[in-house]
Amino acid sequence: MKLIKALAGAALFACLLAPVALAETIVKITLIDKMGNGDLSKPLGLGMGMNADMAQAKMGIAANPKSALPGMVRFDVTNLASGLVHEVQVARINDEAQVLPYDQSRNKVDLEGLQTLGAVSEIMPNKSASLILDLAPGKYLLFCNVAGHYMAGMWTVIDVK
Ligand SMILES: [Cu+2]
Repeated sequence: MKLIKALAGAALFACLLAPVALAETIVKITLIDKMGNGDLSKPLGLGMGMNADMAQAKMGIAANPKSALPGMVRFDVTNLASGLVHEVQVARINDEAQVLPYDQSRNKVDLEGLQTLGAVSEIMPNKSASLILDLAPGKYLLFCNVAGHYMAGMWTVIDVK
């Protein structure tokens, strides 16, 4: 009898989990820049973990919602920039205080030092693209790695929990 109860409990537990596992969380990502002809040739120091005043950022990534359930997460990315091509890289991070490895000569995040999971590359202005990833609980950084953009503030963090 105890065994049957245990099995029934396990089955019920599986039923409760299944819809969550199958559900696809949709996160809307918008890419914004008001950079105009601003100078991106030198790192602007607005990267993650740099204690920068992000209100100064002229480029950014907005995520809505900023959290998702573990499992399939669909990122619907729209580039709202007036003239610039952007991309979105997704990387697993330990915490938001982390300063990313940076290649100063290329003015880009050094991807070799990161656990990247996927990307939406080269989205033209006013275009959209999607990326679906199977995400485990944790923190994920979304950022644009076009030269200069990450340091101009083009990143955000989402929580999967
Ligand atoms: Cu960009």
